[in-house]
Amino acid sequence: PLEETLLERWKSLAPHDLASTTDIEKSIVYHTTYTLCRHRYNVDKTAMYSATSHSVRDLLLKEWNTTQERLHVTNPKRCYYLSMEFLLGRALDNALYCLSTKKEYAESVKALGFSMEDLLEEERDAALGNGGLGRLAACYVDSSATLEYPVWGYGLRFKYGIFKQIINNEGYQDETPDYWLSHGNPWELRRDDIKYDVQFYGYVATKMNDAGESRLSWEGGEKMYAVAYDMPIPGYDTKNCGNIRLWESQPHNLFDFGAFNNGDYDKAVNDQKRANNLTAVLYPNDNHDSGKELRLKQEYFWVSASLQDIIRRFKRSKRPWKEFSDQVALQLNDTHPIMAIAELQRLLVDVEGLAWDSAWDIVTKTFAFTNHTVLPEALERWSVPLMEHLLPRHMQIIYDINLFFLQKVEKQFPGDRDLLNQVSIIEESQPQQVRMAYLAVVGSHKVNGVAALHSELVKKDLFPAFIKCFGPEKFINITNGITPRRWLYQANPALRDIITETLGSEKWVTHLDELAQLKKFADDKAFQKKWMDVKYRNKQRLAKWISTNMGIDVSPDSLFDIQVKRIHEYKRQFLNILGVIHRYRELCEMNDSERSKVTPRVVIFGGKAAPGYFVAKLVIKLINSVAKVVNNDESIGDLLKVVFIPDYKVSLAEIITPASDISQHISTAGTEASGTSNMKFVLNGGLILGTVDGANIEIRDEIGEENIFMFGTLADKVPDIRHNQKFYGVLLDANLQAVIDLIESGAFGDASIFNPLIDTLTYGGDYYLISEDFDGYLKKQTEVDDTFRDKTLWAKKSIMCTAGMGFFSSDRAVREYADKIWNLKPIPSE
Ligand code: Z16
Repeated sequence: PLEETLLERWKSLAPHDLASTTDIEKSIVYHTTYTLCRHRYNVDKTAMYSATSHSVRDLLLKEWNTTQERLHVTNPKRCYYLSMEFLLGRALDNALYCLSTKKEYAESVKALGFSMEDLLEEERDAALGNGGLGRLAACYVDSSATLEYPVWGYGLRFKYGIFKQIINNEGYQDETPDYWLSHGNPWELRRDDIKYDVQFYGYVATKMNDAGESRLSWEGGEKMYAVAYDMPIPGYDTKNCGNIRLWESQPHNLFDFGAFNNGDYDKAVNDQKRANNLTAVLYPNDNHDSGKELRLKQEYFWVSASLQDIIRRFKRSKRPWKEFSDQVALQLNDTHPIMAIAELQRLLVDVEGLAWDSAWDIVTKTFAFTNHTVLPEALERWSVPLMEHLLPRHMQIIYDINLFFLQKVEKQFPGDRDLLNQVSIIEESQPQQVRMAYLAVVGSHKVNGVAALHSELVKKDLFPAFIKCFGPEKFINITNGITPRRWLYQANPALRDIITETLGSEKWVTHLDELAQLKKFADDKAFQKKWMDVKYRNKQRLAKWISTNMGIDVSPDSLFDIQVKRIHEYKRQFLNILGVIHRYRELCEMNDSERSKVTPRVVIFGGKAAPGYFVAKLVIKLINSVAKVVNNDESIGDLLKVVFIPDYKVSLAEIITPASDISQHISTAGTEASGTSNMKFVLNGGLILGTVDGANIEIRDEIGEENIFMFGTLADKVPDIRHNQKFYGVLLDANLQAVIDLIESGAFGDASIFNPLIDTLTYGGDYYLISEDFDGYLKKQTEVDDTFRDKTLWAKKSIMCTAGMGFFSSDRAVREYADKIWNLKPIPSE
């Protein structure tokens, strides 16, 4: 540490704010010259984007530093959000709004000969996530920063984010790698001084510690370095700045090179290559466990580095271990980071020398677990042999955790062998499997689901036996939320402005409940007109994007019907496109007078299929085959258009979400844990066509059932229907059969390629209940058409939608986590 007088000197020399647009221009020119080493004769949009971002980053880092200083001084309890994925999207626009300096930067950029709008488009999305789970993590760090909670995200710095989707000439999805760092990344800061060893493989030995006690110790194997990268996360309307710390793998040059490689140079080089590969690519599966060794290595690498970092910080506070959980809360985002439970227990017992029980007490008080799915194929299980090989000491620890837990259960419920089997962390299969979700339940003090219905299903279907052991209080619900900053303020400036004008202030941006005041204006004709004009302009903006990028012309006067999300059987994009085919069939059979009564519709799809998910990829192909026929059928004209927007991502969502009249959230009841795009659409005045599933239910409760179109089998009826299908087979709905017949007639090209898809409706039952729900779906669609023709009624519903969305702010969700799980208080910046 420097002496007091020197500290004063440093303080007096600290960089000052960029107070005027001239200051901003100077800063941009500075970065162009010195950060990028570009001459003024040689500045293009990319360079200008980069220089501007570096200038903005300076402002963020200043807030980052004062935030860290404040936390260092107050040393409060902190929360760490362990998430494999952070689907951040673009940073520049968000940072400019958070620093309330967008106007000044836009002027400065203009004065230097560029347009801010162009520059914003230069930025590559940070797409370190698959879908809902990763985007949720991004919304939660936004809200934590805004609410001034001391929360950090911990994750991995993938060199390749989620793949880029290309729709080829045949209408199939192709994938290309997303090398998002190709032009550098101004939004991260590499910390060469923050670096940890992470170990794999090896064996367990018995060793004497300094006190002469024998301890188990994990020895040998290979080591890698984890190097930290920080991404500052600005809060809105505060000087507080959050952080996401992402780890990158690096070869460990020094580790026992000779001994472990026996002079085998090829192997030595390969080991180094492996280290470079570890954090190279994000696994592209949403709601599906890949089961790959490399994935388990990624998971352990990330939680090991994060825990070392967190423990180092805790040790600086010089507090006793028993106070660990007063200083640290760790939130496990899904099953991916659950090895952290065994790792913390190992560090406390093997390395720090705590007794097993004291260590376990700390562990269970520190961790909490969020479950995001009830789909069995998404819940991670790792085979015992793989775990013994890769993490031998952890496997022993998990066996011990299980043993002690089962002993407790046996004591509580003597002789209940069934119960013991039901709650055992080890599944007695061939080979044995570690049920990671069970380890999380045993090792956490709270388990939460992400929407009311989902949290009930977590208790009833996933962990029923655990309720018996722990009581129901351990299992709670915290309904998901989205950040109103990105999803309304930024994405929909026109709507933002009339809301602010109508409510008389911008308070709603951080107090979303304020939107309820819009209800007063729902019947106001003048307001309705303004409101729907905004919707129209947002539809024009999307229509322009579609025309420019895809060469398809769609009319903003049509009803825009949108379904954008990962392509998955349970989300039933198949149901949607079958409904489109039904609509097309009906149109084909109508005469002119009948057609004149039809509500023109544009059906928009978007979303990625996991590269190995054959049926999902076939759905994309079917959508594109149908689009080709329908869009080129001149007799149909504007009455029906079908668009599959390629490469759906956060930055595209910001254009798409404000432009819906209707969006579809039509998962089989009980399968979509929450959904979050449903919230984004409704917040932007779009109505929903949805099933009684996930957060749709609570959206209905908040906005009123007259403002949402709901249909379909209820969750509690699904199991019986599936069961009956197994016995009696599936008798397809008549309209559905006609649609299938049309596909099979070759109306959309070679029908045989679609056989595997059509088979999912009949062979072994219609698992996702598409036939069962088809009639209800079509009837609701007719109701949507009829309602849309009543412009006044529609405008009122649209206003009521936005007005009712206060509850779904991620600010509310994060506050609930802080109060009910983390026991965390905000640390005000001023
Ligand atoms: C994911 O995106 C979700 C769950 C999961 O287990 C794994 C991944 Cl990668 C999604 C849910 O499907 C969705 O319903 C939910 O809204 C979202 O997580 C956030 O909770």
